[in-house]
Amino acid sequence: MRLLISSLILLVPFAAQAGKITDRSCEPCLDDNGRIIPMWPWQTISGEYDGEQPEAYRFITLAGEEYIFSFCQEGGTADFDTALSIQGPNGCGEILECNDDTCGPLSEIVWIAPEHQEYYISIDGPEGASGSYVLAYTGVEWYTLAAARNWSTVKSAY
Ligand SMILES: [Ca+2]
Repeated sequence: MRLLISSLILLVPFAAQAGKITDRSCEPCLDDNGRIIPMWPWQTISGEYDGEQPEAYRFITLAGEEYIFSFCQEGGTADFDTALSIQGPNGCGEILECNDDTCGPLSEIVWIAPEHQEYYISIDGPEGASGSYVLAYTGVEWYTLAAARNWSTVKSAY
């Protein structure tokens, strides 16, 4: 028992240092703010980060296609120190990509989707950060996961 307690005392500082982005696990899961549909051209979505749970949006991908989420270009911006991460394939899934500071303290992710799947883009910040944001995003459009799993259906749409 004494050994267990000692181990916990040693682990706690490491967990605290890891920060919100890397130590997120299945508890708590993401706040789901609904689905966005990346497409060419760029679009934006505005919101508020309250400094609590990450603000997350679902998006459907095509395997092998590029998706960009940015606070650095095409109208994307924020008035706090942001972080971005892609998590999936559900709101409690593993973190697949993350970015902290691409342009000053603001973030951008350029990511190739590994699968036809629904993922989450989540907006976060360091301890004490909160504020408003405009997330810019672009990528190859697809609407339904069921259709995206069928490549011939996807090709026929273009
Ligand atoms: Ca940052």
